[in-house]
This record gives sequence, structure tokens and C-alpha cells, in this order.
Amino acid sequence: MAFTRRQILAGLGALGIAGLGAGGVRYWLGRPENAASHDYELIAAPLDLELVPGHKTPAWGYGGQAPGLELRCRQGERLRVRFINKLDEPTTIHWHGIRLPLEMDGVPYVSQLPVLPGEYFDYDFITPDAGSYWYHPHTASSEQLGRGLVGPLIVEEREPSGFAHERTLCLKSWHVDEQGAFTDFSVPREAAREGTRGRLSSINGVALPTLELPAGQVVRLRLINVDSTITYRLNLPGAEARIYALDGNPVAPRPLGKDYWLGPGMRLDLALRVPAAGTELSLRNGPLRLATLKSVASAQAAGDWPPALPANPVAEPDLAQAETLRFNFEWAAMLASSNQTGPARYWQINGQAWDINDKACADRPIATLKKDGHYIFVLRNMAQYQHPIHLHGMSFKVLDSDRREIVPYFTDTYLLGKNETARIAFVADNPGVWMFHCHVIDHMETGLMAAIAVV
Ligand SMILES: [Cu+2]
Repeated sequence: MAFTRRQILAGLGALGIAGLGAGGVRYWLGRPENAASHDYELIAAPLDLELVPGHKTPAWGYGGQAPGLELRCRQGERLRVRFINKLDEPTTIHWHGIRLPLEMDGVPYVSQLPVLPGEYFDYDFITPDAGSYWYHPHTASSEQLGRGLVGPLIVEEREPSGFAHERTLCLKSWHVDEQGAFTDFSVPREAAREGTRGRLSSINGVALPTLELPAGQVVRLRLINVDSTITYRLNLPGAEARIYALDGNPVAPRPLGKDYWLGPGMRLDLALRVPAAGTELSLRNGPLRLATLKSVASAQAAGDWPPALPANPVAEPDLAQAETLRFNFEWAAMLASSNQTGPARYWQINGQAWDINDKACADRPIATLKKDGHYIFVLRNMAQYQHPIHLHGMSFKVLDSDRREIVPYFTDTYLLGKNETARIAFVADNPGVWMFHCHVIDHMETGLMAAIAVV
């Protein structure tokens, strides 16, 4: 793969961009009133946060906030982000769930060179699918995501969706102590198990927030799990709530039910009928409150449930002609003690552990698919820990599982439960070398990643 020469920040002057720094982000070409233009300038830089009252946390943010600025585009239109690295270390941006060309995928040494301190990179791609997505680095992930480099990317439907109100809720736990100081983002004994959890839970960077919602209205809640480890068991006791989309992709609306397990990287679009003014609901993770949703008086007439969202244009796999490939996700910690060189390897796929320090790993794809071929992947979890399995570049259809009832749906991340075997299928319609990995960052960084080539 040939890379364009890295551009240096000094070159920005010639483009007439001045005053970078304070504020951190703005549209850099402006947004003409009547034209479809989604152009951003996005800076990654250190950012002090007050996560614990009275204490500073030395976070890193996008656009002067953590989680980062909400980027918005419209389905079928072009998103352009001039990304400027003002950190002291290399980084990239990966656009989770967006089906885009490989050069825009943000994986260092696979789709681009790392963006060095002081440099910029222009991300420029069409967003083919509407829905809730997010962005984050694909370099030094446990620390970079851990310090706050995560942000929402919302792709609006081509036509108005029928939701008059919406809120984006980014769920993240912070690895901080009582003084707001960062603790270890990755602890080996946790990495070899469920992953290292942060202690301070938050929504949009605030612990236990109260969110005001308009009484009588149906509000679209875009819940995005930007956490590195935690699977949230989301529930809203006493609420009238319906699921409209999973991981960006619309489903036939159905009640939220008892709970929904949202693994790292996954998204849930929920419609909530906000109760009478003055009512409070608890958004919870299992029994733990994450936020209070408080109903406030609204002058608008009561809203009704919008129709189902239109399907995204994802190719339908033909199971009759599909080739089947098997992937075993294995716990390999017992092997780790005999391997004293290189990074810890606690996990592997089909006997192979990814080495995050080996730039050539992607030259040895675990599978090579034929462009436009139809494939069934059998995903088998050999361990007692869950793995949210994510594929870059293409969406896949979840077919079935030996552990639960599945209504087939398209996604980019499937939460593979303990000892579960599930089948997914897709058309390999995007050429490139695509990462295929667990989104528990500790698992990914200690072996649970592979490359899938489409040629
Ligand atoms: Cu995992």
C-alpha cells in the first residue's frame, strides 16, 4: 500500500487557516446554507477535565471536549474532517461502523501512516448508511481511548426520520482514582480476563447526570458505548421505550424489554415516550443508575411513535452460495508464560495472536476473500468472557446463535457471549485489508485481532 506523504502542520498557513488552538474545533470551510457540506476541523489535544469535583484529570480530547465533538453528516453525502494532531504522540482516527475506502479507515500501517505530533490528515469519505456511529484512534488504544479520545458520529437519514427530538449519550467509564488521577488503563491480570474497568462511570463525560426531556414527546436516544471494556446491561424501569436501530442499522421497532446488552463499540437507538412532566426515570446498567431522565413541561402537542427507520443499502448475502469460514476466539493466557518476548498474548484467533508492535501483521491475513464473494463466518467463543467482535469496512448480517434467539439484523459488531457460537454472513464488497477484532481494548491489544483481506 502506498501512502501519501504526511503533511505537516506548517503547511496549513498557505491554506489560510489561522487561529488554531482555543476552541479547538470549527467548520473549516463553513457550511453554506443550502448546500450539503459537512466539513470539520478537528483537533486532538490535551484537555483538563473535572471528572471528580475539585480535582483535575489530564485527559485528551477531540475538539476541546471528551467525549469528543459530535460530528454530523447526512446519508449519501461527503464528510470531510481535517484532523490535526496536537498530542505528543502519533495517532489516527478510525470511523467505527462506516463503510468507507481503506485509505480512510484509520488503521496505522494498514490504511495510513500514523499522524505524527504537529501533523494533519484529511479524512474525506461518503457516509452510505444512516445511523449512530463513533470515532476513535487505532493506535495505543488502551491509553488513547482511556484518556478520552472517543466521539460520536451521527449520520442523519436522507429524509427526516420522524423524530422531532434526539439526544446522544456516550457511555464511558474513566480509569481515575478519588483525586481524578489516572490509574492503569490496562492491568495484565484483567486483560487476561474481562478487561480493565474504569471506576467512574459517565454519560457525555458527566457522572450520574440528570437529562431533561420534553414531556409527552417521543425522543430518540442514541446510546453509544465508547467504553474500552464494559458491556452495559441497559434498562429503563417503568419507561415506554422501543428499539429502532442496533449499531446504526434499523430494525423493526420492538419494546426494549428487560434489558439490552450493549458491548464496547455498540450502539442502541431507542425511542422513549417521555412521561408526564415532573416524572423521573432511571437509565441503568443492571441495577446501577447511569443517569436520571427528568421530564419537563413541553408546549408541543404529544408526539407519536415514528415509523420504522428506512433500511441501509447493505448487500444481502446469499446463503445458498456462501462459503463458510470458521473463527475460534481462544483464551491463550496459559501460553503467555512461555512467551517472554514482545507484548503479552492472552488471546488468539484460530491459534494466531496479533502483535500490536509488529507493523507487518496485516501482511499475513487470517483469511483472504474474493471481492463480491458471499461468506458465512462461524464465530466460536472458546472462553467464559464476552467478546464484542467488530469487522471494519463492511457490515454483516447476524444469522443465528446457539445461545439465544436472533432476529437476523445487520451490524458491524456482534457481542459474542461466553462459550457462544454464532453465525454471521456478508458480501465481501469492499476491497482492502480489514481489521477483525474484539472491541474489549485489552483483548484486542493482547492478541484478539486479525486482518481479513478482500481482493
Ligand atoms: Cu474480547
